[in-house]
Amino acid sequence: LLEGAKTIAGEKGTIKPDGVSRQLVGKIVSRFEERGYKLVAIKSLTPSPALAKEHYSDLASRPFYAGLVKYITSGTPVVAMVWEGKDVIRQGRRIVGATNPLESDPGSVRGQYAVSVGRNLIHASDSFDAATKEIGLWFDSAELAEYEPTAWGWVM
Ligand code: RTP
Repeated sequence: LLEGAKTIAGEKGTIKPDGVSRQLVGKIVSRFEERGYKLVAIKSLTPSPALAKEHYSDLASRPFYAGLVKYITSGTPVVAMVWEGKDVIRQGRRIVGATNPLESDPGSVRGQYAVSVGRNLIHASDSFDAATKEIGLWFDSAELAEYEPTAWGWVM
């Protein structure tokens, strides 16, 4: 999946508990599908505290870290996904929008549906290295599908 040009990398996205609770999973998944990206893996789970802490380990010193870990492990599931295609990491961040919904483009997921930074619906890995780390953290390699989408030409 992650071999080859970095522009054809995998993107790890996670719909957070607020996205599941607000029944926005389909709408969020559609943003990526309709853009042309390939769904490589998807699963619903409640992450363990260990997984959540490792996922957000770079934020460990921030004041909101404990609350963030508590929230995403609260019991309402998250939906973890891997998407693949040209520029998927940078485009994924644009689809998701700026972290603070006050600054999110109105056409983005956060800009359309979120108002609070602590309930901003979705996480998207922000670099090739982060995506590689996160895909390894959240998925076994056997969970990553290999197939050719019917309409795949324009995202290669
Ligand atoms: P994410 O990792 O969720 O995609 O978000 P991000 O890169 O856009 O933002 P980051 O700085 O990595 O922060 C991770 C998540 O922490 C929550 N947060 N809360 N001031 C606050 O209360 C605050 N700041 C950040 C957000 O949910 C953010 O997405």
